[in-house]
Order: sequence, then structure tokens, then C-alpha cells
Amino acid sequence: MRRAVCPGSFDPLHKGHVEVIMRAANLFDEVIVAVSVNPKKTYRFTVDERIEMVEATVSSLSGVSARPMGTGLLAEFCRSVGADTIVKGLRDGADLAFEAPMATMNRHLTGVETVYLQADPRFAHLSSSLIKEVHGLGGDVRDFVPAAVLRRLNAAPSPSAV
Ligand code: COD
Repeated sequence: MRRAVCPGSFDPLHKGHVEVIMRAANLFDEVIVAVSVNPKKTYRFTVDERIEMVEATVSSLSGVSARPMGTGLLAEFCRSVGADTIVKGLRDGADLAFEAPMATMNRHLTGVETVYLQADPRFAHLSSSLIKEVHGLGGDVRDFVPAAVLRRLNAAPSPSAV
């Protein structure tokens, strides 16, 4: 049984994330989408809302579930759930430069390996911040977010719109 963790803030989930999660689900028996809770970060959505959006989106994918990562180390989270691999999406060289030291540190900490999946060109320009900014300014983001996320974005008053 190969179990992998797809970690992230997912604030909110977008189609670049979903595409990586789907490809991870094809490679591993089980995929846990770990939703981060960093006390130093300000999120637009609560951890429960972010998990609910992930669950609503991945419900049809076999072997995929979502959980809060907690406030500790990702490497320890992976150990606690019995996952030996972290799967991350890479958009460009900047992502690789950012991710590489964390991959080395995570392997040092617990032996967990990191596997990178090249972002799908259709979604490689996406980030959660860009989605929030464009939506907050009245732009149409429906091509880039799952239905559950669009509903939440439309329901929640945008801080930039008030
Ligand atoms: N296409 C494909 N992949 C994408 C795209 C896209 N358009 N956008 C983002 N991704 C990938 C990212 O590269 C990342 O792998 C994942 O999707 C999640 O992205 P985000 O933006 O939701 O998540 P981040 O970058 O805020 O999450 C960072 C983590 C929570 C993974 C990181 O901070 C972490 O590991 N924290 C735990 C604390 C810890 O262990 N720290 C020590 C590290 S050594």
C-alpha cells in the first residue's frame, strides 16, 4: 500500500491543485490532501471551509481524502499517517527553488521523499492569491476553480470588495 500526502494551504483550492491531486491518485493507492494550518498566516477561508471545498471536489476520486495538517512539521504529519511520499506540483523554476530545500529537509527529518509533478500548462499560471484577487475585483474565475470553490467565493464577501 503506497500512501502519499498532497500538502498545501488550498486557500482556496484551484484546478492546478486538483489536476495534481488527480495525477497523484493515479500513482498511489491512497492520497491524503493535507490542509495546512499555519498560525503566522492569514487565510481567507477557515481550515474547515478549505477541507470542505477539497472534500466536495475529490469525493468521486477513489482513495483520496482530506485532513487538517495541524500546526507541526509536514514530515511528522506524513509519518503519523503512514505516508512515505509527499507530492507537490511545480509551476516553474521559482517553485523548484522554493521547494528543493524543504524536500531535502523533510527527507532528513523522517526519510519522507518528495515527488514533483509538472503543472499542467492549462493551469500553470494559477495561484490561490491570483484567484482571490481576480474574483475580488469582479473577474470571472469559473474556468479555474471547482464548483464548490466558486460557490464559496461567491458567498463570502471579499475583503478587497468592501
Ligand atoms: N499547478 C500545479 N501545482 C500547483 C499550482 C498550479 N497552478 N499552484 C500551486 N501548486 C502546488 C504548489 O506548488 C504546492 O505544492 C501545492 O500546490 C499547494 O499550493 P498552496 O499554495 O496551496 O500551498 P502552500 O505553498 O501555501 O503550502 C505550503 C506547505 C503547507 C506545503 C508548506 O508550508 C509546509 O510544508 N508547511 C508545513 C510546515 C513544515 O513542515 N515546515 C518545514 C518545511 S521543511
